[in-house]
Amino acid sequence: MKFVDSVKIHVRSGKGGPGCTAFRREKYVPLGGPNGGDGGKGGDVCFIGDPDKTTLLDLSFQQHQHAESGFAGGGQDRHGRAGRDLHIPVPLGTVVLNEDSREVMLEVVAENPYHFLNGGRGGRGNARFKTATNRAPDYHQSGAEGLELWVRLELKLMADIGLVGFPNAGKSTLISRVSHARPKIADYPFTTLVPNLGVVKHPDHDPFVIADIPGIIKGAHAGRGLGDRFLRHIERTALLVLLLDISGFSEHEPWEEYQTLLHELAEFSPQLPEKPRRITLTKLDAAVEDEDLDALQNRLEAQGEQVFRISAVSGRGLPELTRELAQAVKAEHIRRQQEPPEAESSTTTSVWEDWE
Ligand SMILES: Nc1nc2c(ncn2[C@@H]2O[C@H](COP(=O)(O)OP(=O)(O)OP(=O)(O)O)[C@@H](O)[C@H]2O)c(=O)[nH]1
Ligand SMILES: [Mg+2]
Repeated sequence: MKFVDSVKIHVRSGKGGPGCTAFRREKYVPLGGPNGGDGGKGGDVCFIGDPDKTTLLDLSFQQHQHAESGFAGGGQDRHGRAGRDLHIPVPLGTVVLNEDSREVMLEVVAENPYHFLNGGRGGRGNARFKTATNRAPDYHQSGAEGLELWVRLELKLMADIGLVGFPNAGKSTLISRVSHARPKIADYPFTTLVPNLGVVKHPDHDPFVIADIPGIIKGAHAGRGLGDRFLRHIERTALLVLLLDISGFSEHEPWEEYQTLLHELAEFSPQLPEKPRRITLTKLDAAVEDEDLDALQNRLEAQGEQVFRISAVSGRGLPELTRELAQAVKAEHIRRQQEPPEAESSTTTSVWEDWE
């Protein structure tokens, strides 16, 4: 399925139905009085987190998302039916931004409806305007207009761990070894063009989700390679894993890759280098001299890094790595729960207050 992680759509809540002007007409009852009913309220617009969705593709074909208008009131005090609410299913992790101001209006992170726009209020029928001094009002209100605006939906995948590395570092190979994800693997750069998610399950620990994203190269923040836009998908993760190819066949020295990756992460967002991370030296089966490896590991550890050595091909080091990642994800979740609730996932459910 095509992966679409950004779409622009027009949303509009329903207009309120107009009220009605009518009078009671019955045999032998002169001057029966007003009995025009109220119009129905327009439908609201809600977003709903849908765990089965992984792309915004379908919304790119349905750019206009409009809720139903309320129905008109009728005679004999009949009120109009309210317009049906519009529910827009989106993948978990969808962020709704105002297209003009780029302000974040809503983040859909759970499987429930998020109220977004109120429908217009229905107009009052003439029965409502009857007073002691005006017993036969011959007017009614029209319904209030719905609210409308252009919004941009951006998907930030929900994963616990983000894999970051140069093209060909072996990110897809790693995720295919530890989860059921089956991304394409090949010995040329930019094999992975869109993110893949894999769930890592093990009887000894809670399952967690790893995101494999396209490779990052020097200058990605300025658009080189596939650019850095996929980094947004690892912004929510608890932990990053930086993969360094130590096979000696890579174009760059692992130390150089390490520094470039950190630089590109910081260029994208100052928060990314602050996230907890682990360094994974990979392709151990094809590794250079042991002394070189030890020297590299010492240098990384001197920077405060925690270093692991693996071979995704032979499987060496994978059980240790997954155990470590499971524990680190758990620790990070606990830490986040203890933090005072703030911006991370603002579950603002209503954007506009009732306007009356
Ligand atoms: N010897 C050896 N080769 C590996 C290992 N892991 C991956 N490779 C090889 O490295 C090449 C690239 O692997 P991928 O998993 O596609 O790399 P990637 O990081 O996903 O690359 P992009 O998607 O292009 O960013 C493939 O030919 C893999 O077979 C490993 O542990 N040992
Ligand atoms: Mg790949």
